[in-house]
Amino acid sequence: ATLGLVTTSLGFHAPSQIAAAIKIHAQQAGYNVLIAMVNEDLPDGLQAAVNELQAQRVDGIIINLPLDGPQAEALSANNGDMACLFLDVPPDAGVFYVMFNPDDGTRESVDHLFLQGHRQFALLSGPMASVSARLRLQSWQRALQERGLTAAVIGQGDWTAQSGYLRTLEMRHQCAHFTAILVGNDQMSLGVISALQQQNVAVPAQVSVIGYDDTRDSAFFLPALTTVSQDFNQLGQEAVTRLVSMLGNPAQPHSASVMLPTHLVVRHSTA
Ligand code: IPT
Repeated sequence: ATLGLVTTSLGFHAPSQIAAAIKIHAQQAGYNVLIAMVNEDLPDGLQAAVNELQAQRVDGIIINLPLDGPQAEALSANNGDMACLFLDVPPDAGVFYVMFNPDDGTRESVDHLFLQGHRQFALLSGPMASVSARLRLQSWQRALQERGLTAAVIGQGDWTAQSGYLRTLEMRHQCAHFTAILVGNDQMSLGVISALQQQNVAVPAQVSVIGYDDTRDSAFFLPALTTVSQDFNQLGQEAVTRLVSMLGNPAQPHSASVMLPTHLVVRHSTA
């Protein structure tokens, strides 16, 4: 039996770790996995990828692509004969999903820095085309607001280390006095730390940095990165288990959706 995975670029660390976890857990459940990587610049790229997998007779499809509620709902409706499970949609989407809770880790990050005495925050989000980037940004902003604060400066990257580097230089130019920066993922955090160090800004003595993902390399950044851990292995396992049980029981789909917790891992990039 075969499952399909439609994924965003495997050039990014998180989606590649998620794909690896799906592959391993599917294998254990007796399923092969066919992977289609979507070119997000093509308007019909997603449906084309689904068609490609269907032509190869997959039994169900996992979709790790940032989709808004209506986009995900349309995809499910247009492919009604195929079980679809989404990994990157808003929590109120009317589809079957397994996703990380966008609120708990972001909130813990703000609390951690606030308790360390930080009041001047920079926010560096992922691309606004990504639902999870928007949810993380909103969640940081809500947590700051509840403490009577607003961000001193906000930037937007594209998940890459290079964008983290460049946006940090720009944000420091716009507002040199922030003492902490919340970053939408670890790859951008790598660029953030590199830009700060190049400007002789000590991390964490002058600026604290918190990432998001806790990908495998993050404990070895210099300094070791404080970050929000998303358990990609657990995501892969839950996705496979729930999709497989849905294949055997197509009558009760959406009730099986779940949000997985995230949590802050404190290392040495915050003080
Ligand atoms: C999300 C990662 O947190 C981010 O770093 C980036 O890789 C993005 O994926 C790519 O789409 S994780 C996703 C399951 C929300």
